[in-house]
Amino acid sequence: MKRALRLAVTATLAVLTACGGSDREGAGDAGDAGSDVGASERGATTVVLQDIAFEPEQLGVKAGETVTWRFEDRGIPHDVVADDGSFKSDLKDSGTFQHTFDEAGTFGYRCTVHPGMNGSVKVT
Ligand SMILES: [Cu+2]
Repeated sequence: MKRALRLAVTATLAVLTACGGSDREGAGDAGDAGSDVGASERGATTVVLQDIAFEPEQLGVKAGETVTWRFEDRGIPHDVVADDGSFKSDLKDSGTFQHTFDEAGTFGYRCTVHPGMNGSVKVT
């Protein structure tokens, strides 16, 4: 009888240990989800230049935020030129360009190489 009881206790401990392990995995998943949210928040201020277009064409940011344009059209150089001349990138097909928007308003910009390749940043 004593031996059977000891086996039961051992089995119970094994189950508890397994539960503890799965709890830790759960916490790890939650941490990963948190960093995913952070990545998408950072991505919200990025415009990708690809397929001769700005993606997204219209971007909303808060005053003081920096927008990053990522040049992903390899072999097809673009530039980012503000309609009001407040910012202007070099012509390039890789790398990034950044501009910080300090004042509220809607700022249109374009690629001078490709007619119809336009975008805008709405700063609130
Ligand atoms: Cu272009």
